Amino acid sequence: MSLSRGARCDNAGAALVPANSSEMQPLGFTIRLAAALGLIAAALLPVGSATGLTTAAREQIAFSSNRDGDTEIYVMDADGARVRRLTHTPKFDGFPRWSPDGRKIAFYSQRTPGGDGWVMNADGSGQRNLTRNPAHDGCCSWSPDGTLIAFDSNRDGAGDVYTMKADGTGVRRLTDDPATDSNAAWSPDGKTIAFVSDRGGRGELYLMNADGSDQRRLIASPGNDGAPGWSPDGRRIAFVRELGRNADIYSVMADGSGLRRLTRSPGFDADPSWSPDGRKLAFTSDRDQRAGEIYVMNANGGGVRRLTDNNAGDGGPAWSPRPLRR
Ligand SMILES: [Ca+2]
Ligand SMILES: [Ca+2]
Ligand SMILES: [Ca+2]
Ligand SMILES: [Ca+2]
Repeated sequence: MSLSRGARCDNAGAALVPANSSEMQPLGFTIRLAAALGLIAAALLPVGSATGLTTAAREQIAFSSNRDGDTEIYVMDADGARVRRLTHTPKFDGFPRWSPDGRKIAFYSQRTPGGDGWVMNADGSGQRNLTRNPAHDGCCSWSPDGTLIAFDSNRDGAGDVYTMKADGTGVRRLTDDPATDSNAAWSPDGKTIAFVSDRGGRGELYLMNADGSDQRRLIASPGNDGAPGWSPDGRRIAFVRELGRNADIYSVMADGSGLRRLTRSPGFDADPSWSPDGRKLAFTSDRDQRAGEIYVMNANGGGVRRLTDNNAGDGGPAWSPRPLRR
């Protein structure tokens, strides 16, 4: 659970990344629930009733879980019902990210050497490798118009933030710094990209214009910060702050003011993802002495409710941008 120097917090699914994954070493990981590796068989899941209501559009939460042995991407209703599995590979699949129209999910997979960013339809069909590079390529954040995807890669040495077209072509490098730059998160107005860099000696949140210009630190950290996520109105950024053996979710205004601590459990609380109305956050925690469960809380930290309930590691929730039929 300790931080290696230059490590960073990672986005959704970090709780489930194998601790010894050499393929992840170049960029280093921090937010990790060690107990997520328990790999105890899955318990019963809420499956949802077959009452004919399944055609109603509902908000969805994509997440990753090792409940079936290997880590795969799943989707469930935002209340935890109707869990369905989307990937079926013997390698790690995680960090799901909905396209702005909700029709596709970009994700990270280690099914190829070094790991790549992939995309699939929201029903799991049409899985396609976007980055196709032997280096580590971490995935992803969509531009709000859905035409571009930001990702991080160590293809040029140090970890840097890049963008590509949504079909994987047209790669552009946005950061060029010997430090590790990762965890890109596109602002809702498309103008700004938040990211994590250890260029100041520890993992901290930075902002830059979407073309890579004007890179500046958003907020100083006493520990290591990571996993930034913009509220849908673009006013706040939720993130994870790791201090010693504890990690909690915070939010801060996009100008760096108004820091709020949202979780206070002694365990790891990570992977914040805003609901489309900005009133709630889904997150991962080991607070109940489990390998990792997915929870929802109000945007002020109150009203915590657990969505998953099993002995497997569940993490990395990503709330759909709108209600979806499936
Ligand atoms: Ca897998
Ligand atoms: Ca790769
Ligand atoms: Ca905590
Ligand atoms: Ca679990």
